[in-house]
Amino acid sequence: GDGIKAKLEKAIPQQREYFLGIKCLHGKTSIGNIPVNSVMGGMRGLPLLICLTSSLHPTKGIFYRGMPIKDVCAKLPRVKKGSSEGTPEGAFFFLTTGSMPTKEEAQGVTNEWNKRGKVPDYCLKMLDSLDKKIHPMAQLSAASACLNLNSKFVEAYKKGAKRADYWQYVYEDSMNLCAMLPTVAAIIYTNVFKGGKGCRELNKDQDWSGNYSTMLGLPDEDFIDLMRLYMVIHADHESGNVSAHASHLVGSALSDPYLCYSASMCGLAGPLHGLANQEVLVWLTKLRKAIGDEPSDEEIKKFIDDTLKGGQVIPGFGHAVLRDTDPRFTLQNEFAMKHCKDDPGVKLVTRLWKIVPEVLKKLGKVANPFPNVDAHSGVLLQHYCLMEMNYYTVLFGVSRALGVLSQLIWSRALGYPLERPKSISTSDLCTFIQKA
Ligand code: AMX
Repeated sequence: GDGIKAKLEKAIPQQREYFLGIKCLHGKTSIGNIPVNSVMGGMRGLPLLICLTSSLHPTKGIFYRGMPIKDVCAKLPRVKKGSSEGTPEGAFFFLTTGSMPTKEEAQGVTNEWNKRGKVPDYCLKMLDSLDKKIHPMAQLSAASACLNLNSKFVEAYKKGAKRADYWQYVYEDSMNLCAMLPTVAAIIYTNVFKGGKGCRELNKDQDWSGNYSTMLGLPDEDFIDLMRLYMVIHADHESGNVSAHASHLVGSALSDPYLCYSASMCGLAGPLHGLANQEVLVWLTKLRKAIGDEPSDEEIKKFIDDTLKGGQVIPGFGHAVLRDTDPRFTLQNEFAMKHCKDDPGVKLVTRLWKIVPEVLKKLGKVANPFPNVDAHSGVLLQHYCLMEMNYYTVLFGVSRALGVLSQLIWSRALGYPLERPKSISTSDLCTFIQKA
């Protein structure tokens, strides 16, 4: 784990110098004019944030540290004997430091997280006292916020830590939070769906995904591999998406990482963000109920048409930035073809990949008719008997910790200031328009 810290200690001074240089030399250079559409349209398209960890390309999909996600998956070290996927621990190392970890370095993060992963009693009590009707995402957000009782950043800030050192405490908190998340998330699952029964102890011989899966009551080796893949590909998606941006904004007020992650999860819980995978499964279930597991192409096309005629979108297709099949969809499909190609849900999703775009293209207005990441995850989870759709966004959230926390370490390392966009009144807006 402290492999990460050693690398950061070297990289941060260089990056600081680089950023300072840009500010001094080019601070007054403009990168674009601001269209009214962007101001009134959710700030879409405005290059207002800097993200070191990942970037999104319209046709090539997500890049971690400049490397396409497919290559990241191929290159991450396989730590556990017999596993076919790289570990999310390795992905966290890569996102945070920018160097692909060796097997030993990735294992180092696993060991560190196993050492730091004990959830304090007060948090366990809090989780056990929550009403089972409270949404799992609300529980995750609450648990994370309460964990800030143990924040190293808060402690150091109170003692008057130097600004230049903030990142070190954010790093400690981030490592501790990542370490505790599988236990917290599994307890939410077993409390809500399994009457509170289940293992709550980390096994030092397991990796992060192995421990999480085992605590969910799903210790199947293939499922653990699926979790490794899932946790790697959902981790980061630039810094403007709602979960990453929420964390960034809250962090800019120097709130500690536990509070930042808590805010991030409130955003991920929304139906336009992390909840979409659940909606895909609802739609697929309706489709299978209406026309069966092995419908003809014509029957599928008619079902899609009926959905559209009903004024609904086809969930799992389209994207605000991507303009081709999401590589994260493809990676999941490759996994499915290797492990469960005869699963009826998998077969259906694979066929829809070809059929839905044909129909959506004909509408003539859909910017991207191809499947996104959410079109696939649900059927894979169901194949391995993780049936509770209400819980799916928590899996996404556990993975997203890796991205938002690696971003947060860098935000404090580079001393990003308080985020405070200027808002204008409607009359100011009119004045701008008249002057233009
Ligand atoms: N089915 C039917 N119509 C669609 C569509 C789909 N999957 N995707 C886009 N369209 C329609 C839009 O509704 C819009 O129609 P309108 O002009 O009549 O309102 C038109 O095509 C143009 O939209 P767009 O520019 O292609 O998309 P966008 O950037 O405005 O929205 C998104 C992107 C993802 C919200 C949209 O494609 C969608 O609703 N998809 C289905 C839901 C989904 O899969 N969401 C998950 C996204 C991934 C994620 O963030 N987790």
